[in-house]
Amino acid sequence: AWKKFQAHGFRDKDEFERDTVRHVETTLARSMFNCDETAAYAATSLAFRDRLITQWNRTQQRQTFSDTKRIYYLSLEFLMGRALDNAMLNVGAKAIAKDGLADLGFRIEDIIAQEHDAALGNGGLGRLAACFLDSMASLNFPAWGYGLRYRYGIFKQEIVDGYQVEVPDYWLDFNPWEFPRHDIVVDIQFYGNVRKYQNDQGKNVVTWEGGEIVKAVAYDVPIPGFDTPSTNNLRLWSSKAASGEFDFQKFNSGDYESSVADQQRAETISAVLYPNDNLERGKELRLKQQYFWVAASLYDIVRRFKKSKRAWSEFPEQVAIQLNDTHPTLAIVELQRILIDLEGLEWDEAWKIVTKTFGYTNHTVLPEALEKWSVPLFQNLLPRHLQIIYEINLFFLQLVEKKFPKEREILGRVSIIEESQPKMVRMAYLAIVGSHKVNGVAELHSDLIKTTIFKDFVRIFGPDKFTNVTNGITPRRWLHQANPRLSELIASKTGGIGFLKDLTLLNELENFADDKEFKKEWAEIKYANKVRLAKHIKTTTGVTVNPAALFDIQVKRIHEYKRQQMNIFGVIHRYLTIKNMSAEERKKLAPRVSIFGGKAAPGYWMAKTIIHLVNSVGSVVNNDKDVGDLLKVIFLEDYNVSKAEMIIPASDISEHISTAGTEASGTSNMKFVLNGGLIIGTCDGANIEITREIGESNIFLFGNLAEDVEDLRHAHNYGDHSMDPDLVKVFEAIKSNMFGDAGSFGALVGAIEDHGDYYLVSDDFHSYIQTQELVDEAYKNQDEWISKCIQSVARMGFFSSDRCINEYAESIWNIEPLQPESKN
Ligand code: 26W
Repeated sequence: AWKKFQAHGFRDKDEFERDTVRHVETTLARSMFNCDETAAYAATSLAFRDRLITQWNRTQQRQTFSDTKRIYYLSLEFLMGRALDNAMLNVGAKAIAKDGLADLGFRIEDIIAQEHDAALGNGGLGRLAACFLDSMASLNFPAWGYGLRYRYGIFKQEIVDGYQVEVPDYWLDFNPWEFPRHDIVVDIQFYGNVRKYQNDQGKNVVTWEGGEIVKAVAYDVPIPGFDTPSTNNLRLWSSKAASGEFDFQKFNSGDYESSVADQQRAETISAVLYPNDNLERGKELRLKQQYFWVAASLYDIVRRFKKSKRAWSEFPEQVAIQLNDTHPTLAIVELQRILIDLEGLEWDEAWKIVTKTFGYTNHTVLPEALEKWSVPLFQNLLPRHLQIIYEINLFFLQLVEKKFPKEREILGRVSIIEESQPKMVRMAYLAIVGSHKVNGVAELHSDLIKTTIFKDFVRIFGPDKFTNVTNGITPRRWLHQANPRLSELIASKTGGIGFLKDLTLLNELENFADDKEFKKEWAEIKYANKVRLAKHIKTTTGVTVNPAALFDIQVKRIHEYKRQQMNIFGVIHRYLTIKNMSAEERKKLAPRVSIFGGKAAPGYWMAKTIIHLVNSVGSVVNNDKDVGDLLKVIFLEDYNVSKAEMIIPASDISEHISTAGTEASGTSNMKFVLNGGLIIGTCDGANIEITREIGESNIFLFGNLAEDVEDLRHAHNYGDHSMDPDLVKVFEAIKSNMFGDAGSFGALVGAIEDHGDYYLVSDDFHSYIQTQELVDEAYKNQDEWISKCIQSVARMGFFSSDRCINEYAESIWNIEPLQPESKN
């Protein structure tokens, strides 16, 4: 039933072997006799890369000649993970490579595992951008990604004595997936002064002079589509000193050290990804990164447009730019500057073009994550841009005043400039004013931004400017690549691999939710995935876990709003319960393995404390012989994309338990369900739509609703906070030093007991524990459990990022796919 397809890979394994051996011998200058796994990885990648390049060039040519509208996706983060496996699958020659590598004496899994993750992102936002690139290429959209080529991706996490330690992620030693374009270099200006004068024709001119110049060098990464020759481009910018190797003036005057220092300072701009997720710190270097990347990308986009010799008014018919959160908001200001200062357009004419071009996606309502930059910082670094922002704000406030003449207070509320000390530029407001569409990433989230943080703007611009595009994930990586056996089983019942291009075809599986033979195979695959994870746990932590136990997984960035603390408190509660159980009662309990993973921002002390508590509980519970297999607690080090591909398929139940109204969407919830795991979650983000699709009986929902959160918080602050009695017992256990020095966990407990319990852990604890008991009960009936899993997978079609990209294309970008002429 497995329909083999071969879009543009290798004719046969001989061809693959010939190419690979050639790369070992010539490109790598090694002999096959000392070809180790690293070299085999390199050569295999180069062999596939050759195939990609051909298609990539053709795709780019096709896009140039057809002269249709392009979409530019601006994201400060692209969490790509590994490229080789993806290239093999998308090109359609993984089976050939597997056989070929076996001939050469290698196992394909080992070769794939050689690759270092491209980890240019923090979490959900960065991975979403990567899924979107995959979908845009697979759907044949003429799309470009623009980002930064960080020398260091997100740090590697090591756990030492139960604490997180950050290790730099230098990933560029050998990267066959990027192509330096030393001929594509853009000068980027910082600092300096603005001069206004009348030129010879009596026209007012504004120039931005002086300051310093840094060079942006383009690095291109091919993005292959699945089962199509379309191969798009991700362009990443790297910073370089403007004067080349040395500042010769300084060099000649003997100031060698400072000339080297200048060069290093320039290269610092693209050196490192900021590891904060959902926390804004206002660092100048980050603003520099943002402008550097945005200015280089816009220069590139504008240059491409100008080649077409069209009128400026046609710019929005040729170019759509999507802002992935507010990080690239300066692009709005930069385009306005290009049009009025450099191209001589009138303000109004330029502004019309700008607002028609941009769309803005919001990914968070957490106030501490909303970007604000201080006006003095702006004034110094980007003096002309600050002027333009003030002008944008002036025209905007005039419009508001005209619309609401009697409401004086609204002006201060919606002003792009916050009248604080110092004044601040509110980037989200600038993004709204400068875009024609603003979208949230799940229904609840899109409603929330309309009724809370952006409420005034809905009144000003009308409700049509605000829309929802529920997130999605690419089934290629998150099903076919991560879970090949399940993918194959599904293909055998849905008429081939078509479901990977049209995920609604999963519907066919409904017919097999009660099919005995099918369920048996399904269960076997889940078990095998759990065995694989159990092995990983053994080798990385030394703990033996029983693959027959219920695997309960929470992997995501560590954040108080995501409530890993509630999870671990629940685990402690379970431990205390087991300790008090009779032997008879214990026999009835489903053994459980509680698995955590995720990075804490290096400066986020509370998140680090949560990691420490998980590890401390683990070392007590896992060594308690009396408890044995009934409970194990695991913290998996260094959660990243490639680990997710192994962890997610091994889940029985996964946790998506954020305080209602705080998680914009979540996307791992979709990945877990798509891989045949059930979820326990709050009524938050995309959990709500997942429930709508798969049915209430297939999900374990609990906890307070978003609409009640404000009142509950209010009650806490006015002394009405009666702690949940089970949680009190958990805290007593912690305070008795059961898990080591209680002092280390004081802040965690105190945040709930004494400091208002902002994330409502105590309010939700009881229903969380009760719902976990329902999970225990449900898991005992394996037959029914598996039916639930199958039924859920069957109904997950909606959450493909293909659906999501098609929605953006239609409702925001107004762009059509560009079909390749023929498949070869
Ligand atoms: C300025 C610091 C900073 C850094 C990153 C602020 C905010 C962010 C991101 C917007 C945080 C993020 O990744 N948000 C996540 O976006 C996902 C994709 O839409 C959603 O699924 C998650 O719910 C949301 O937390």
